[in-house]
This record gives sequence, structure tokens and C-alpha cells, in this order.
Amino acid sequence: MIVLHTFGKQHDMIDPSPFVAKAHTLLRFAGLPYEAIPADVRKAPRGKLPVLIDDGETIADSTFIRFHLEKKYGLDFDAGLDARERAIAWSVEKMLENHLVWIWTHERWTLPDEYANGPANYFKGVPKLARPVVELYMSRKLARMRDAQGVSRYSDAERDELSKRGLESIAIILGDKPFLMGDAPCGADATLFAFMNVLLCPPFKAPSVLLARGHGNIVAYSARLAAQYFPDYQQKRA
Ligand SMILES: N[C@@H](CCC(=O)N[C@@H](CS)C(=O)NCC(=O)O)C(=O)O
Repeated sequence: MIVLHTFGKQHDMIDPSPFVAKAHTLLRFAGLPYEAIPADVRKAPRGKLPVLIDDGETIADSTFIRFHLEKKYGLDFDAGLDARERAIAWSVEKMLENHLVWIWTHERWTLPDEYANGPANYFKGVPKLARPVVELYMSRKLARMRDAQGVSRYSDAERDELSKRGLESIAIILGDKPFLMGDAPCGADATLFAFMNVLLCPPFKAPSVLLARGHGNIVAYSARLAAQYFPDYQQKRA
């Protein structure tokens, strides 16, 4: 029995955490049945979600979830890719997870409309009296993380420039292929699809969202994979 600990669906995002959405996507690419359960992030082994529980074994971190699935179920998410293609796919994945994610997180937590449509909802399950304290604690924690990473030290124009360059690179690599590296999904497609699912969610309008919407192939890719792998989370997106 496979159980995925998540934050839980929000708007029509598979999960507000792109890393959780990535873990969902890996499981669906693998065709493995699983149950998704909203969990308390404070109890997670690394203090972060996703966490996978597989027959009593606990795996924290989306990339280690991927490695676990590959080892335990004899899979290779990059099957069919040569060494250079695997290297490109891995680089795109890590650009999204360790670089672009910070710009997009910064926008979502600092632009008032984005915050109201996104992070403000994360605290609705917290008892009313404790809610402002928890919200303030999390906002400050995220602000410290963005400061340590450096993203909050850039100007808006600098962040936009980096986001634009990253999205253009992805759009060029994707081209008119059905998946990032060809006709079949690879490991990095789980990341790309998940991050686009979270970024392109309709209520959001941050500069990076508009930049991503300007790439027709990325928008089409996101809609196509949602229909193919998440019919139960069916998106209604322009
Ligand atoms: N490297 C981790 C990143 C996971 C991650 O950053 N999760 C965030 C949500 S997007 C989280 O749980 N944050 C809670 C916290 O830092 O308190 C992975 O790939 O799973």
C-alpha cells in the first residue's frame, strides 16, 4: 500500500506545493495505485512534504521518492534517453526546483493578490485563535528562506529577467514534442508538469505566470498532461 502525504488539492492545483504535485505525477507515470492524504508538515521527517509511505517504509523528498520508485519497482523514468538527454532533463528539473521555484514562491508570498489567492488559504484549517500567529510565523520563515537563497535581494525587474530566461529555455527544449525530451514522459516531466500546474493556476497573475502563459507550447503541454494523467483533477483552464 502506497500513501502520499500531501498538503491537499487547492483551487485546481494538484497541490499548492509543486514538489508534492511532482510526487503525485511520478506515481501516475509509474501507474502505481496510491492514496493521497493531507498531512501535518511539522511531523514530516525533514519538516517538508511530500513524504511517501510504502509498505511501512518512509521516504521524504520528491527526488528520493523517484529513486525509491525506480529501485523498488524496477523502473527507469528516463528509459529511452541517452546520457546527454538524461543530463539535459536533470538540469531542467533542478533549474525548476532550485532556481525558478524561488522566484515564483517570492511572487506568490509577496504580491498581495497572489498571496490572497494562494498562501492565505493554507491557514484556513488552523484554529481561528492560533491562525494569525501561525500565518505570521510561516510568512517570516519563508521570508528568511528567500533572503538566505538571495531571491528577495533582486529587484522585480531582475527577477522577471531570470524567470523569462528560464521559461524561454524550457519552451525551446520542449519545442513541439509531446514531452520534454520526446514522445514519452521522462523523470523531469514530473517536475515540469507539476511546476506548471501550480504556476499556471487561473487565479494567479504574477509576472512569471504571464510569462509562462506567453509560451503556447508550455500551456498546451500542461493541459495535455493534466487531461492524460489527472482526469480526476480535471483542470478548467483558458
Ligand atoms: N527538496 C524537497 C522540497 C520540498 C519542499 O520544499 N516542500 C515545501 C513545500 S513546497 C515544504 O514542505 N515546506 C514546509 C516548510 O518548509 O515548513 C523535495 O523535493 O521534496
